[in-house]
Amino acid sequence: MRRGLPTVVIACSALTFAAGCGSSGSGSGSSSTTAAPATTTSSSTPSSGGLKANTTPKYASPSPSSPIQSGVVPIAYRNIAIDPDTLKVKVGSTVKWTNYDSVEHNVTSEGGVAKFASKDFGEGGSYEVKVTKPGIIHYECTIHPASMNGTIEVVK
Ligand SMILES: [Cu+2]
Repeated sequence: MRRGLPTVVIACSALTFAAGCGSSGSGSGSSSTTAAPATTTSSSTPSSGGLKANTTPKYASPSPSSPIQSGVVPIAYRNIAIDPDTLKVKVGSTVKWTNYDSVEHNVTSEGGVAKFASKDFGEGGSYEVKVTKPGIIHYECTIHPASMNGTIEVVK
């Protein structure tokens, strides 16, 4: 009788990793992502005068030579980053963000000629905005603003 027990225990602990074996699961979907390699943003004493810690969005500008895109212009959310994080698009274009990460992101404007805010969306989710006014749009993922902020320059 007893002999079977250890085997079961082992199988169980192996399963726990993936499926939470018998641990009265019914979890409320709070997926604790253990993987995240925690890019240790060691704020190592910025002794250079007045520089703030690296936690605020930077909003890079599109380079003057970057092409002006139109139609549906894709942006990838991947590895807690935005690719590309700067864009030049023509008025009337649709910018489409797609999330390729296993964590949720959002698209939230932070000033400029357009105002929008998506819900948090998970892997495979996407969000679209049609830009109708020329000018600069800054946006970020409010969950990861330090590494996920971008700029769209809308041109006529
Ligand atoms: Cu995010």
